Amino acid sequence: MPYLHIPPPWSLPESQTTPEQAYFTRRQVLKGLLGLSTAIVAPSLGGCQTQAGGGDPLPQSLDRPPLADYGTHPDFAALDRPLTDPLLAGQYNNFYEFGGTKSIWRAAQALPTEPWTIEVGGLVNNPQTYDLDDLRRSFSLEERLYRFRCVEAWSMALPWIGFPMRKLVEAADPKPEAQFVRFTSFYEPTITPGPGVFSGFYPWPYTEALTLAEMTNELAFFAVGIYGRLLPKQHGAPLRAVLPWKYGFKGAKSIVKIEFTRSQPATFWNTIQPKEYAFESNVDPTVPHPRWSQAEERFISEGPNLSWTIRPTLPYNGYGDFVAELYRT
Ligand SMILES: Nc1nc2c(c(=O)[nH]1)N[C@H]1C(S)=C(S)[C@@H](COP(=O)(O)O)O[C@H]1N2
Ligand SMILES: [Mo]
Repeated sequence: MPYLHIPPPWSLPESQTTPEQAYFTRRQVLKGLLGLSTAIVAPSLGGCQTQAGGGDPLPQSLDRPPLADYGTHPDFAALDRPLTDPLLAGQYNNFYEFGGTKSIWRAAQALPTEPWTIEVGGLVNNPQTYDLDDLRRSFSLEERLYRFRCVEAWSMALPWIGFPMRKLVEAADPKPEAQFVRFTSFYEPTITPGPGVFSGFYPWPYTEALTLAEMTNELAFFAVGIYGRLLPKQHGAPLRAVLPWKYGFKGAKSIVKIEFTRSQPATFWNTIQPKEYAFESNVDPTVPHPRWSQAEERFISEGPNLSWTIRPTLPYNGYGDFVAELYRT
């Protein structure tokens, strides 16, 4: 497969990697410096602050080491819409461990990503604990442009870099009884002071789950990068799930544990409010959220200011050819 280059040096020292990726043109960085981030985040920053050492903190938070030696998967090299500006994608996030607002990008910088280990276990023949180097050695990287749809009805188009979940399933070799997989996100109350830490209302840590059939579908992806670089913390560094036919909350960020199970695991949002956050949660224009319609989406693409265009929601977010078969009864 020509789009896969081996080995995948996705954490090479900067001196050895490719030049600036096309996504981070000087123009975009300047756009950030010249007002995008101050215009949008100024209220929560209490003014136009810069960090010691200079530079605007938002572009700095996105300035992760560039990845090299990956190709773009030919089936996912183009979309029916433009990519979202990285400075918008990197400042309009959901990451409840760091708070309930959309501008948690700054708080998320407290996430400690090194060292990091990911435990793969449960009903598998090859339980394994990967650190980031092990992951790099085990899985070749590829880029995929995917539509992204939040259950809140906003959407983006994002260029992820990572590897198909199926590869990790093959390495883990699930036992015949394994029917589901559960992902657990990093959680450490002193570092992730999200809502309800002390009330006990939220069932932390954040967990999400899939059927094994969903996980081995071609689309199911683990991302380690975005826009040509390692994942910024606000996007769920260093490893997050990307499931483009499902609502965004199914894609757990900052994964520390992957467990294969016999029965359907309890998950974070489904435990809090099962009527609003169904286990399956495939993007579907005909099934409204109890509090809003899902018939249309607010597509966020161009900056510098946060704005959107209204588009019809596509069944399975446009990925029916890949996944509809999974749900035929
Ligand atoms: N651990 C964790 N993962 C998470 C979330 C979260 O709050 N915590 N939010 C989810 C939701 S609702 C969405 S829409 C996406 C947002 O991903 P992004 O911020 O990279 O766009 O992450 C998902 N994964
Ligand atoms: Mo979401």
